[in-house]
Amino acid sequence: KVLAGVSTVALASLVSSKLWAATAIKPDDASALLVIDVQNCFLPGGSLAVKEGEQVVPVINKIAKSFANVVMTQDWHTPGHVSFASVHSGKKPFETIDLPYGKQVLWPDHCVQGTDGAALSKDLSIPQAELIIRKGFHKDVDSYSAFLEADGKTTTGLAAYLKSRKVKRVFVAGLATDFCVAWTALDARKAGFEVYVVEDACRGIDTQGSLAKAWADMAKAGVKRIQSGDIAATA
Ligand code: VGL
Ligand code: ZN
Repeated sequence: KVLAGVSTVALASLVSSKLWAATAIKPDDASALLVIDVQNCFLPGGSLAVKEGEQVVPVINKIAKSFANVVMTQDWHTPGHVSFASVHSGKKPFETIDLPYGKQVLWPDHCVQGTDGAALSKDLSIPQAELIIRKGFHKDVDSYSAFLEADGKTTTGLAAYLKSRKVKRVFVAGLATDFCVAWTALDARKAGFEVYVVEDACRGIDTQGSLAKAWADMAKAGVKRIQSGDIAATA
């Protein structure tokens, strides 16, 4: 009985180690990590601070070591941007309005071009990052997605860039899960990429059910939800 117990444990650990080995994902040259909006405004003390936002930084630094290709994004708004509640009289942050391109959540002023709040976190350590995409710089259109502005048609050029570099798979991490990360992941699917969102390398804003909706939309679109530990430690 004891022997049987021991061998069951041994077998279980053998099976789980094999399973782990089989499911660990190894980023290759056709993979890119997209680091979304890890900027001071979204970190503690920032004007649109995401709860626990700072906790994504060490996780992102760690997984980035497994990627030859890393692209970062920067939310990069004009002063008086249409997404700011402050430019709509009588409106407060987190309320919504209807704009020509659809429903827009209104935010505190954030990530204004050239300000310290718009700077990438100084704690990011990803020297190989090859491209920084700035987005949301058209005053009358927001851009959560790294691929497409909120009008649904103006591109940032990122899909063409990745395709010309022969990237087929993107891994998305950063802030915020339910806005810029999710919209980026959904547009990456639409552009034909295989898409992974690294859940513990992201944090959400979660306003009016946005976090649950984002995960549901991503699941429906075929976005794979993974954890940083699922990524093999070397490139
Ligand atoms: C974001 C709200 C407004 C984001 C950017 O990075 O998720 N959210 N602008
Ligand atoms: Zn923004």
